[in-house]
Amino acid sequence: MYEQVSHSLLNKILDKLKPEIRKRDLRHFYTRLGANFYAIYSLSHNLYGQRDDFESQMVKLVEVMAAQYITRDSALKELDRVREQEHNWFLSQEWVGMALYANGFADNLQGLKSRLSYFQELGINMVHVLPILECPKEASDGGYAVSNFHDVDERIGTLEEVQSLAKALRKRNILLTLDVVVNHTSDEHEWASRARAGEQKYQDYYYIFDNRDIPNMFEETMPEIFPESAPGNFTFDDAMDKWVMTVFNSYQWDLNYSNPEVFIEMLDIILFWANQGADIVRLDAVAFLWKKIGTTCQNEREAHLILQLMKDCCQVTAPGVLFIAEAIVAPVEIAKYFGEDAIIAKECEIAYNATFMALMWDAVATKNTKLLNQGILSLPDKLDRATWLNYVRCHDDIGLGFDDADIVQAGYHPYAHRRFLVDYFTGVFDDSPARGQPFGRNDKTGDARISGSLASLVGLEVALESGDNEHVQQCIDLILLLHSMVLSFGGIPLLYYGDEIGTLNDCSFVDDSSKAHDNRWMHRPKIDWKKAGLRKQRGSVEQRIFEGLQKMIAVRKSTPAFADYNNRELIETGNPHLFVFMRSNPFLPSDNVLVAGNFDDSPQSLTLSDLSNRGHFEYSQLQDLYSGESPTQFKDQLVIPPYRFYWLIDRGL
Ligand code: OTU
Repeated sequence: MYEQVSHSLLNKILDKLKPEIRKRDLRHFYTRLGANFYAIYSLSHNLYGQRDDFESQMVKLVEVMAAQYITRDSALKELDRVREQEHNWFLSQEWVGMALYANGFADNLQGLKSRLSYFQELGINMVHVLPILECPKEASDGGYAVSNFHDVDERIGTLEEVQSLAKALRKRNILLTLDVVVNHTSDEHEWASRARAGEQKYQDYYYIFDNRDIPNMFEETMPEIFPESAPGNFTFDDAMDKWVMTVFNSYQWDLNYSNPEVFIEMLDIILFWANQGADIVRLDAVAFLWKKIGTTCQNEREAHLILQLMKDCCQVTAPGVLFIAEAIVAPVEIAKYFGEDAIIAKECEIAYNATFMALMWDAVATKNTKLLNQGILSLPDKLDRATWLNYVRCHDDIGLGFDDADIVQAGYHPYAHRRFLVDYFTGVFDDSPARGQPFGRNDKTGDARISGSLASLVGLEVALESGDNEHVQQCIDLILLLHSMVLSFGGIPLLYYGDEIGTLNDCSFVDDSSKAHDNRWMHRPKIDWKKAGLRKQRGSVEQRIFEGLQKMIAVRKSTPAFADYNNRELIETGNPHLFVFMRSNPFLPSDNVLVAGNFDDSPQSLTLSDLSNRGHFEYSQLQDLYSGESPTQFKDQLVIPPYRFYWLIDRGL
């Protein structure tokens, strides 16, 4: 849109750009800059317009965007242009991701690059490499305490190896996702060191206070993320003799985005990693980007403005790069990270569907889908040109972040039900076969989250120990059921490394002083490639899980109804053990898939003619896409075996 004030500022800025920028042919850059400039101006002015140096900050902002555009590789610029044309490219059902630690999946980036065929064997074409940037040897929070945003941790590899990996992945049409930890830095980052040395410029990069007056006001409403290992949200720094805001670990200093210099530094870093070949950038802890006394300092409106500004700027320099919002927050808040009051996504194209993840774990513990159905009903529709990242497990804990109102609607008491879930998954409850551990237990609130590998949480560890083959098969079925929901729900499915071969908890972290206080390491495995080799051995646990997944992924990729165009209809079945929804092909109305999952340990029936909101499904010749066979039926009653699922089409159509 053309708007006078912003456009006249743009003209001034273009005249003030460094000569080495002005002399270049930046046709695409200027076109995009012109298109986005009113939004960039409005957002920047909303955030920083009251400052005397607003105009000079805007010049610096455009220079960062231009400089990164100039250094952006021509192959990446070509990819940008293709993706501008096919702007819904990432909504396709062809994408299936895997998150992994490079030095967990392999030994390092080189090792990871040597195993790319493993991804193709399984059908993975998006790899999220968990943080690889320089971080302290001990206090690193699994790489999320970054001490140098422009270089790779020497234990993982080198910048050249990232570039080489990105090229190798691109050649195989595998997307690369990298983390940018936008909310905080390590206290060993140069900015923190210079702040400690008394440089005001860098003290202004953080939230630093002479005394506890303001921190105490913040603490009244801020929750604690790591109450056991890092209670409170502030840390006293002896060197400065001041308090620093540290929402996460005490060695992670929160960045102050009310300072435009912080924004410009971080935009430069995001574009730097886009230029290393990241197709997708995972923005960590985005909910926390704006702090306000009297609030939880999460999901503030300004946090969304910052993300919109990051997106609008990134679109000018690298329009083919997507953002993932990592915001593990209440369901109603999560959808806002696609873009508050937007029509199409204008913040992050992708958001973690933490609600769906937690609701599935509820169904595992209760063997019913009352809360799962209720929670999905309350999940807001996503925007166009946006999609969920659907997952069962990741490198973090499981937070029970579903809505209290939904818990009550499902017939439970919120506090008691969450208590039950933590007791169930930590094996405390009755005969629960789960072997998780409580994480972040907060004695003040009674809150706790859950650590543990997928296989150990569903009970496979206990089943294998007892040698109960029937229970082993049931756990394998349950593992595949969970993956089947993620692979068909609508959005990009994100598997977690090791889950494809039923990897169990690894409690060796307790022997490592840098990890012993953080039991999330029990589900951050070092892959045993001998065990992975068992995926080729008929009848092994690894083979049954791996091949089941392999088949599901292949079927998903050939099922256009599984693309993500808000083409999902939840179906009330009246059976509290079933999770059923209809997926419809947005380009071929008669092409529907009925997805049905049974979370109970006994067979369940579904009377097809009873489907309350009737989906658009005739039930003449049903075929399960996954098995290729007709499902078990008695007249129009569908029978779903325990912990099994169907992806049903009507062959008769
Ligand atoms: C994110 O964590 C990362 O995924 C974690 O691995 C990091 O420890 C953390 O940020 C700090 O960088 O909600 O949005 O419950 O699961 O803090 C931030 C602990 C997050 C993490 C949670 C999560």
